[in-house]
Amino acid sequence: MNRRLFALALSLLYLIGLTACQNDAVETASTGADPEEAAADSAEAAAATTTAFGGKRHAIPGRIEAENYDEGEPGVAYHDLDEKNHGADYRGVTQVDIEPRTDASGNHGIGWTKAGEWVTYSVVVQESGTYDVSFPVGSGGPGGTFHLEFDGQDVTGPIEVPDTGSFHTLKTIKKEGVELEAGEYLMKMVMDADGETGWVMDVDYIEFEKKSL
Ligand SMILES: [Ca+2]
Ligand SMILES: [Ca+2]
Repeated sequence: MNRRLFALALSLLYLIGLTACQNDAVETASTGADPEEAAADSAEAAAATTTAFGGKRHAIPGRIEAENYDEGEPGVAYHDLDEKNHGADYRGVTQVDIEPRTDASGNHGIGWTKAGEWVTYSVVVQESGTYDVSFPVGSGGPGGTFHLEFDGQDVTGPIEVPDTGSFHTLKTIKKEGVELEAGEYLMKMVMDADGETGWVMDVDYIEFEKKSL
């Protein structure tokens, strides 16, 4: 009898111990989920920022190569309507359609641009003032419209892309009288409307020249 009671007590102790272990296991599992959640949160936070191309802000006045847009996730550093990079393998994995072209500065530009697409550039305006902004563009027929934003503010209004005769022929168009305050900004080149070609433009670079008053 005593022996049976002892065995029963042992079984009970074993069961209690087992349940405790299982609770521990459940607790460990739920504790283990927290760092994962935290990692996902911090990845989300990291993805929400862009980094200057090559770690260096583009200086204004100066020339900004279109293909040297910020590094970062799609939807943050740029927005492209299709995942494929239709052009060169200049930036590794990117959805932006970078194209090699011998007539372009830096031997590359951005092509296959569609309304709704945009690219960002970390810039520093070194001197407040009035600027003329030049864009060598190509369009085989009447092109579309685009604009530039600084920290979300439209600074140029819509710029129309003319027919340059061919997508292989760059002509420089100029937006005059753009007012900029000194400081660091996230500049965004935004494609507003497709032209008759079905595209906005091909673009080589964006150059800011300070007007002497
Ligand atoms: Ca693309
Ligand atoms: Ca270029």
